[in-house]
Amino acid sequence: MYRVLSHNDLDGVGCGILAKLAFGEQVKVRYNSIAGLNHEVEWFLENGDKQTFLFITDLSVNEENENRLDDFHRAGGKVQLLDHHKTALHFNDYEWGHIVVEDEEGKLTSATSLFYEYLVKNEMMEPSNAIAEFVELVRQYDTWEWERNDNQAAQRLNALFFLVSIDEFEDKMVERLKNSDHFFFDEFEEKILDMEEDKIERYIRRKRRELVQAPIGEHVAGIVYAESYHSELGNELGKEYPHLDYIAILNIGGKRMGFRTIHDHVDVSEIAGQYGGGGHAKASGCSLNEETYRQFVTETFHLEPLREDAKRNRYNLKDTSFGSLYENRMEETFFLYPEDENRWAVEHNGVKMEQTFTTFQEGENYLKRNYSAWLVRDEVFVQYLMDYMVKTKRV
Ligand SMILES: [Mn+2]
Repeated sequence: MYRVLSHNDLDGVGCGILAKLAFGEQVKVRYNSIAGLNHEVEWFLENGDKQTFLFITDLSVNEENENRLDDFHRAGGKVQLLDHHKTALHFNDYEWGHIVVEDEEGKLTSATSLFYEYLVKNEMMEPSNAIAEFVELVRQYDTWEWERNDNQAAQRLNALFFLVSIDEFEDKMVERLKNSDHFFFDEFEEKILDMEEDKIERYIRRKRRELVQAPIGEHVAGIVYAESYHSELGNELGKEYPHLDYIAILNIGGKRMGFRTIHDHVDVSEIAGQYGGGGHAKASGCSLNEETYRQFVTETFHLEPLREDAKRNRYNLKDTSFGSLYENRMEETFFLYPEDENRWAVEHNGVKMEQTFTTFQEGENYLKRNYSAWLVRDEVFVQYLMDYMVKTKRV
């Protein structure tokens, strides 16, 4: 017999699907939250059949279970832990641990891709095109590579995963991968996925108007409350507001929070780690406890949402030689303009600031991070220019 304890996200369930394809009736699969895994492992070690081969995929155990599993392995028990999270790298010290974050070609791995490789290499499974295609979609989704490759199928696979129950998803995929030459979505799935896409778009538009920004430690974070679509939301908000180091997404009901970043200079697994959580450089999470609640909820509750930049302007545009006008809630104005070829300057309420910037983006980031400024509408811009002319007696 085999037992698989895996994560309850797409990548974790991808491992369960592979296990069912490989072992059929011979495997029992359980999906866990990060917090639930240790409990399951304890149960298995205390009550489980000692002949069962235990796989732990896409998750890692705590120190106590790490030692117990090692004892189990030394006593002849069969256990294999496969993970791709940086925070689990120390499990490579064990014979039964296999942690790879990036393969030899520099490609980011996922638990599903590692498990597939493992099963094929150990001749527990026959490779096939359909399975390999499915595994690659899961990998691209989990590592967020789909976004750079614009791989819509990967994103839609994850959306489908959330639209149906885990059991239904498992059954459908096992059947499909067993019987098809290639991976595909059926007509009904395509239809509900289209509807889902529209719904996510509306959800994100609404959430964009609720985002607040706050300095947290050495970073400036965007903070938003949301129960669903964390990845899509974190990604869209991150791109919309590149001056924010990361987006913190709070799920109060679930007492959880997620961190997402689009930047390479921030590692959100480190940030989650400070609060007892973990994850990847670009996506991580932790529990909401007293400390995180105070910092992200209590201390930011009074803040007004970020104002969006004017989008339909013809004159007040970004990164132009004419300069761009910003304002904030204190009614301060900021005029960002190129002083010469590689220097951008700012007039703050009509007075030139000492600080200069090497690029437009650097200047805008500064204004948004320190003054919560937004690009004003054309009408405000035109009025500003007219006042300027009067003041300098040019008219
Ligand atoms: Mn994963």
